[in-house]
Formats: sequence, C-alpha cells, structure tokens
Amino acid sequence: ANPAVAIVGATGAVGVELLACLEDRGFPLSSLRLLASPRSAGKTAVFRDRTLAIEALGENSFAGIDLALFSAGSGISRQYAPIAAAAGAVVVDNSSAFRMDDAVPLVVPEVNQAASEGHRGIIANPNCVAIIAAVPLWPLHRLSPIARVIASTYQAASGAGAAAMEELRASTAAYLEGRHYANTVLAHPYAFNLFSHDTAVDPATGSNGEEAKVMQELRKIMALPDLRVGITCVRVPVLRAHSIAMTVEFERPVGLDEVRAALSAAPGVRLVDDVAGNHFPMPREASGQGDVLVGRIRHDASDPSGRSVMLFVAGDQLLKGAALNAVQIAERLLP
Ligand code: A2P
Ligand code: 11C
Repeated sequence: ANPAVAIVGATGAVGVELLACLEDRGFPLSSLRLLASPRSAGKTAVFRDRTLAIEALGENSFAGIDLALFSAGSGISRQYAPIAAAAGAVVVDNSSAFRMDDAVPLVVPEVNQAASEGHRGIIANPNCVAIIAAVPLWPLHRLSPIARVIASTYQAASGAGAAAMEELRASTAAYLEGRHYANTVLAHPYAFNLFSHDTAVDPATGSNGEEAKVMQELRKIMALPDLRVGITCVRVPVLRAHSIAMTVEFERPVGLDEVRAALSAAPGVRLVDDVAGNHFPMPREASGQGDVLVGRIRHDASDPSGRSVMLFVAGDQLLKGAALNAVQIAERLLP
C-alpha cells in the first residue's frame, strides 16, 4: 500500500512547498495529514482537488502515519520527531535538530543517497545553503579532489520563514511610500539593505550559527571530514532563492572545459553561463526551479597555480534547499 503521509508545519513557507512538491511529483500516498500549531487548527489547504483540514500537532498525531515530513523548527522536531518515529513513521526532518547526530543520515540524494539506508527512523534534510552548495561541489570533487572552499552567501527572506517574506514585502512598500516600518521578524531594516545572517556569532570562532552549520554539514554530506571551508553568510532583500559565490580549490590544476563538462553532466545542476549575454545565475530565475543554477565559471586570478575555480550559484531555498530535497529523499524510500 502507498504510505500515509503527514506534514508537520504545513502552513509554513517550507510546508506549503512540501504540499506542492508531493502534488507536482505525483508522490504515491494513501492519505495526507496536515499539522501545524493550534493557531492554524480549522484552516484548510487544497491537495489534488481535495480540501484538507489543518490539525493541531499533538502526541497522537502520528497513529497510522508511515512518512512524516517535519518543517516547524528544531524545537518541534526535537519534541515530536522521536514520537513520530516511535509510532512507526519514517521522519524526514528539515530542521537542524538531528543533522549532526552520528545515528542520523544527512542526505542530498545527488550526493550521498546511500547514507539513507542506515536510518533508524529519522533522516535529516540539510541546511539550505549546504544543499545548494553540495549539488555542484560533489561532481567537482568527483572530477578532482577538492581541498578547500571559500564562499559568500546572498540569502533570501524565505530562509527565515513566511513571516520574514512578508516583512520584506511590507517594509519595501513602506519605504517606497516614505512610511516608517518597525521590523518585528528580522533584527534589522530589510528594505534596500542587507546584513550579516541573523544567527548569533560565536565569540570563540567568529562564525555565526548559519556559517557553522554549512561548514560541518558540507563535511558530513560529502564524507570529507577534513574539507576546509570558509564562509560568510549574509541576508539580502530577495524573496526566495539563495545565491552563493564560491571559490573551489582543487588539489591539482583543473581546466575550465573539464569543470564545465562535469557540471553539465551532473544531476540537479543547470549551467547558466552566457558570457556574451552577461547572463548568469539569478535568484529570480532560480525561483520555482528544482535545479541549482551554476555559472561565472573561471579561474581565480589570485591563484596562478590553476587549482582554484570560481563559481556563482543560485538555488531555490524553498525547493531544492528544503521541500524538494526532502521529497526526493522520501521518494527513494518508496518500495
Ligand atoms: P502555524 O502557521 O500554525 O504557526 P515558517 O518557517 O514559515 O515560519 O513556518 C513555521 C511552521 O511551523 C508553520 O507551519 C507553523 O504553524 C509551524 N509551527 C510553529 N509552532 C508550532 C507548534 N507549536 N506546533 C506545531 N506547528 C508549529
Ligand atoms: C536561512 N538557511 O536562510 C537558513 C534557514 O539550518 O535549516 C534554514 C536554517 C536551517 O536563514
């Protein structure tokens, strides 16, 4: 029989996309239960032309559920994912709660699909920047071993949730009309501005929480515990796709033709590298796309050895960075 599926956080920015991915991809399911906070109980959502009620999440929400897709923050995951797993469901968890737990696979299907096989009830969906970076980094590592990655991110509002997307819209409208807008979701004025990622900086390392996650998650996903990663994470006033500028240092010199060929052949990657047209990956074009867009492929002029290649990447944070990756993990669990 097809699995009975539950979505936890069905009203959130990622939850809505989980519903859409299940529908668009024709995911074979026998029933779908939509769970959120008590504030949403009684609201409805439409799935395959049927109107489904949204229910308040509780300890009894998982009876008869085979697959539970969680995207309601790490506190909810810590509390309820073990309950769902104990009730017999396989959990695919979009939060950071279990990602670095040795007993929990951290999976990007294009990179380490086989890791899912060892799961004990919970599979973690990585951080969105880690996913969007890993999709092009993995075929490059297969081409020639990577020693080091230096990256800067341009992260959209969607990564901070539906309320942050609304804050970007409302604060931009207020700015254009000359009205004061008091930000309530993000810590700084968002319209026509950008700022260091909203997670706290660890005084001991100087990295913020997002940067630390990306560094450690990339090493786990790619099974490269010694990969050297340096990253700066920044929130920009874009609605829903994250972009990343990356410098990839290989152990040996590489040619741009072989880099392009490896990326062209890679699953989940689409080259957007029109030099004559000056047309490269953009968040607006990445939005709504399952593929990670990759372009601006060139040698790093500051490294005459020819071992360093620079790229610009954009990927839909809500799709490949979250919902789509989770549904792709779940598809591969189907018999
Ligand atoms: P709700 O809409 O009822 O608050 P986002 O990441 O876009 O901010 O969405 C967060 C998701 O997590 C929403 O679906 C939200 O539901 C859900 N959520 C937040 N708190 C709880 C809770 N205590 N129990 C269940 N779901 C929750
Ligand atoms: C952001 N990447 O854009 C974050 C959101 O590790 O799941 C997701 C945080 C995570 O702010």
